[in-house]
Amino acid sequence: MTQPAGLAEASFGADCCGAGCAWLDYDRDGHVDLFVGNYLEFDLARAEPCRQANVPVYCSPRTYPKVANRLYRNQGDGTFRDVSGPSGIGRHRGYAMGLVCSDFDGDGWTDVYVGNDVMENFLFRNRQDGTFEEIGLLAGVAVDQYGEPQGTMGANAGDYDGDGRFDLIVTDYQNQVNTLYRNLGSTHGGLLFEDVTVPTGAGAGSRPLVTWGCGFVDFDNDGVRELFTAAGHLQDTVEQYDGSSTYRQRNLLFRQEKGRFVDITTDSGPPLLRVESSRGAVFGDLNNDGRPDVVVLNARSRPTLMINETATGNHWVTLKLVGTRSNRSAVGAVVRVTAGGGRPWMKCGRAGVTRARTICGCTSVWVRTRSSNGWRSAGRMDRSKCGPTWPPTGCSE
Ligand SMILES: [Ca+2]
Ligand SMILES: [Ca+2]
Ligand SMILES: [Ca+2]
Ligand SMILES: [Ca+2]
Repeated sequence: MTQPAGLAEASFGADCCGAGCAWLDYDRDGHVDLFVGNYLEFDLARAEPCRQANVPVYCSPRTYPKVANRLYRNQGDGTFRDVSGPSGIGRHRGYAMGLVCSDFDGDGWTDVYVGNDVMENFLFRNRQDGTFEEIGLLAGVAVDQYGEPQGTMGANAGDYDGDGRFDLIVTDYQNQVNTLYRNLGSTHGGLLFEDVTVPTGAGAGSRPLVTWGCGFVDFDNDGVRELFTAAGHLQDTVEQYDGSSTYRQRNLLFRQEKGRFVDITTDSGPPLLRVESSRGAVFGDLNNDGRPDVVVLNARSRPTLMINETATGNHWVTLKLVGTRSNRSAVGAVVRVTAGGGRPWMKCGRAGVTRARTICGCTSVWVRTRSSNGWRSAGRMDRSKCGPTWPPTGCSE
C-alpha cells in the first residue's frame, strides 16, 4: 500500500534514514495524517569507518548531513500528500530520533515534539491553520537545564503530576541523564516547560545507560503514574573500549513517592531483571485484566513481553472511543471524567491505550475513582463525556 498511498518517498526514497513516526490529525479534518522523523542523510558510498580506542563503532551523527522531517496530509481517498513545505515542518533540519504528538498548549490542536540527537530539539506548535511554528528554545525543551543538547533517543508525553498538562520525558545517551520537562502551561502568551529532572529524581540511574523507549504508566492503578525506561547501549563493541559500560543493560522502573521518582526495578519481578539491549517500549493491557503490560523490543534478540501481575484491588473501567465525524481512531481526542467527587480530568492524545489521567491514546481508557484521600479502590464513575476539544466533533461512548 505504501506506493499507491503516496508514501514511498516517506524518508526512504532519498539517502535518508527515518527514525520515528506518529499518526496525528493536525488539521482536524477527520483523516489521520502521518509525521515522519528523519535521522540523517546517509550515503554508503561515502561512509567512512569510525573507531573509538581503535575499536570499530557507529559514527556520530555529526559525521552526516542533517535532514528535514516530513509531514504527510491524508487526503481522505487513501492517498497522502507531502505538506512538509507549506506546513513549515520542512524548514527545520535535524537528527530526529524520539518524537511524540500531543496537545502541549491545550488549544485542541495537536503539536509535535521532535527529539534531535546531539543538537537542539524541536517543538512544533500547531498554529491551527495548517502550519507550525518551531518554539523548542522559547518553550524550554530544546536543551536541558544546563543549556546542553542531549542525545534524546526516546521521548514520550504524559501528565506525570496530574495537573492536566502534558509533560515530556526524554531519554538520553551514556553520560547524560534522562530529562523530565514539566509543562507550566502558557504564560505570558507562550508555552513554557521547566526542567524538573533534579528535584524529581526522574533521571536517577540513567547516566551509565543509553535509554530509549519510555512512558508514564500507572501499573498498580493507584492514580499515580510510574515511569518505565528501556535501556541498552548503541555500540555493540562498547565493552571493548569502555570498562564502565555494557551492551546489554537493565531497564528501569520508577514509582513516585512524595514528588520524587524512586527506583523499584529490582522489586518488580524477574522480567525487570532481564538484561538485553532494549530499544522501543510500548504499553497496553494485553490480557484485559485492567493492569497495563509492557512489550520491549531488544536489539539482536527476541522482544520481552512483561505481563503485569501487580496485586491491586484498585478498580478500572474501559471506554472505547469511536470517532463518527472526527477520525475514527479517536487520535487526539480528549476525555474528561468525573468520578467519586474527584477532579474531573482525563485526557487522551494519540493512538494506543490510555489510562486515567494519562494521554497515551484513546482506543480504550481506564478510569479509577478518586476520593479526598486520593484514588481508592471502590467507587463509581459519575460522568464521562467527550471533552470540548474532541477533534472536531462526534463521539460514541
Ligand atoms: Ca488530517
Ligand atoms: Ca496545541
Ligand atoms: Ca503535568
Ligand atoms: Ca501507580
